[in-house]
Amino acid sequence: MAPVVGDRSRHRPASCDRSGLRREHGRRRMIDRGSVDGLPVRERCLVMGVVNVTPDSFSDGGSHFETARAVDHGLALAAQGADIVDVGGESTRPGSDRVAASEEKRRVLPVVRDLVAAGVVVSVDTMRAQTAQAALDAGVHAVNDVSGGLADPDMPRCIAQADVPYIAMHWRGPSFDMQERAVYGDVVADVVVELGARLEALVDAGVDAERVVLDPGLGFAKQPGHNWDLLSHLGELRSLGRPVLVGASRKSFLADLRAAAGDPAPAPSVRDDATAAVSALAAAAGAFCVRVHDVGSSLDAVRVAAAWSREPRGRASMTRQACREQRRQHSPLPATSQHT
Ligand code: PMM
Repeated sequence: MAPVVGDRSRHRPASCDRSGLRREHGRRRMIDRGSVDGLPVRERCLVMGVVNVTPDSFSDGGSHFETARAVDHGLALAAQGADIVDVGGESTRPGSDRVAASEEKRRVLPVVRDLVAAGVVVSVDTMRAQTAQAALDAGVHAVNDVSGGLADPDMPRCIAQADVPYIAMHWRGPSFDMQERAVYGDVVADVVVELGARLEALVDAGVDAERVVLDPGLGFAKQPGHNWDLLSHLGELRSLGRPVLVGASRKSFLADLRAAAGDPAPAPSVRDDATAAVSALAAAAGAFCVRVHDVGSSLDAVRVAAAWSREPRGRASMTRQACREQRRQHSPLPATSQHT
């Protein structure tokens, strides 16, 4: 089992610029991405691998719909280094209809049971309190709710009682017509306000704020430009004081980049390079976790981001005085001529 955070002391929002990177002495410096009691602790952004136990997911075309294949896929993601494996039984692709709670549970429960038994850290991706509760009874470690508690009024109480990590995503309504709600004044400000209101409502219902991860909900009631604005202003989401999860993986706004360049738009399964690029940039901007289909490429990406910004590092850790002294010692000029 991966180590988890035991310290429940309050997080302070990082003093970030709008992009999410901290500035010190005019230079961009390392990041406070936060931590969540009950989730793995790493010196980098976490990577959550996706298992969709659905026949119609946009990202994998239903290839993990059978229980055994879904379990194998979850184990493979864990073996590739996923810190968390997220198991969902309801497609949220734009235009999709809800599935019945009984069917959702039928899909996810055997899968989460087997993954938990194998020692994998598992979250359940559901908007329903009854599915979340059944998955928690089966041993899952966290609940990922794309509605942030809006779809089911029982969800906040369920999370408060279970006292588990909870990912609250920005959501404006069910998938079948959500794109009609992609209307914003300033998308970053509006999402911060709406997510802040969700956080407040969750805390009012008894949820421990230290257990909450916030997610801007890329692609959910968002046009491509909204997604890019949110990604390039992750620091503003961090201003709510909670860690941030980014779910860009294989989404169509990534494919739009190629189409805009005049190339054929890639199918979802060929969007992992672009996804990994987002993972690196999101990690460098302070994301706590990226939710992805291809774990290997995003794990490499967040490791690159961690190495890139790690401190202290050779010269970067030297004081200005020490730098001057070192230059003086290695200068070929005699000491007296240095200022002339
Ligand atoms: N996106 C999907 C499903 N669940 N959960 C979170 N927290 N954030 C997301 O962006 C998100 C999600 C979309 O479908 P997929 O499972 O095929 O990626």
